[in-house]
Amino acid sequence: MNMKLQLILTLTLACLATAAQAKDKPTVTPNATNRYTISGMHCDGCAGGLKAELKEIPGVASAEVTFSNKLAVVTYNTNQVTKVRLTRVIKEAGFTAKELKP
Ligand SMILES: [Cu+2]
Repeated sequence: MNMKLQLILTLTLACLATAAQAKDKPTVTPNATNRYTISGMHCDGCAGGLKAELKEIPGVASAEVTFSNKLAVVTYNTNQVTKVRLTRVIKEAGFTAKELKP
């Protein structure tokens, strides 16, 4: 086997391993959705950062944060994560959350 081919194979395997690891994050079946008005965001970067923080929480299935309308929508499983935890993470990220009642 030539070196070039070997290198390509190694890189491919590394990519596959990374993809497999990402999939190892247990899938969450959401049974609740919370909507928040978020204060303190100044740009799309703030929204993206907060979204990433929320998605890190075990038990959160999805998180969408939009800067333009100051809205955060989080779906999660109530057996794995509490409302208090969600608002605490938002607060620790530097923002204020006000829950929107449906
Ligand atoms: Cu910002």
